[in-house]
Amino acid sequence: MTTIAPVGPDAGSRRLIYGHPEMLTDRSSHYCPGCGHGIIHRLVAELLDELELGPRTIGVASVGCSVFAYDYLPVDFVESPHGRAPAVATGVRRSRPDAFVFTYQGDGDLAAIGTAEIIHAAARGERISVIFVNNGIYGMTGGQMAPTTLLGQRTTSSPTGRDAAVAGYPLPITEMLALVPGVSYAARGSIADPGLIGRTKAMIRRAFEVQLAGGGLSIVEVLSTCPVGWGLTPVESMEHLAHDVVETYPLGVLVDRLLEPPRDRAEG
Ligand SMILES: Cc1ncc(C[n+]2csc(CCOP(=O)(O)OP(=O)(O)O)c2C)c(N)n1
Repeated sequence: MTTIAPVGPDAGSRRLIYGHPEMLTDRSSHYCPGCGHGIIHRLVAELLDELELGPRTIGVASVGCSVFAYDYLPVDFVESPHGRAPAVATGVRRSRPDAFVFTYQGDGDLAAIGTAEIIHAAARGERISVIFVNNGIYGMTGGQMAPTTLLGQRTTSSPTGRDAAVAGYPLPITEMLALVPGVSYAARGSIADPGLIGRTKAMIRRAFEVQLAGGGLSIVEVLSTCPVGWGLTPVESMEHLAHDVVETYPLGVLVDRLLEPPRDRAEG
């Protein structure tokens, strides 16, 4: 991490509170005000620094607003739109066993057009880490309903609010994936406040460490904001995330199989 050391007579007693991660490019953001992708990019960049993974990392970008993740994270990247990131990451993993491989996907990408790819990568226990950004909407294409959209939520394709009788229920895809034995780690965090951002960083760290320890697929769902798609201000969006979205998507670690004792010993 590039740090700016405190200067002046009392420098020794002052604590560094800001450092720019080496693994985050120094450029202005294309994301809308109040969008969570920038915060989540930064968490990934800090962890690539802290775990010294940069030179061996290959990221796989998806479709959606975060398609440009490769502009912010200066590691090797493959662009794999329309939900195919877990399939492409499988090929990268198998051809480069020593690489550190992660995908960065939105909820429209992972839980709609890419449902098959993530489920079968999980079934195979692919040794990849998945950052799954759930903002409950298709951000890039104009705010249409996603599988993760909350009941009653208004979107451009559910203008009177999502109705379960017509459009089904929000998909708890991380809970579903946590049932699959090939998934070594599954957790859900949020960026609603600084404490939760710190907790989410710890989850992503664990997901990365699970891959480094030889585990199967690791996934962190990060609840995030889309003020433009939600029709809210950035502040209102954070409040909605903190108080409403978590009612449907509770936070926490769903499974950490590397910590669990093998089943036969646990039962014996
Ligand atoms: C007609 C059509 N269908 C599907 C797509 C693919 N597509 C591009 S962006 C997008 C939405 C992505 O939403 P999400 O993954 O939630 O990411 P966000 O933009 O919200 O970060 C989709 C489905 C497309 N571009 N056009």
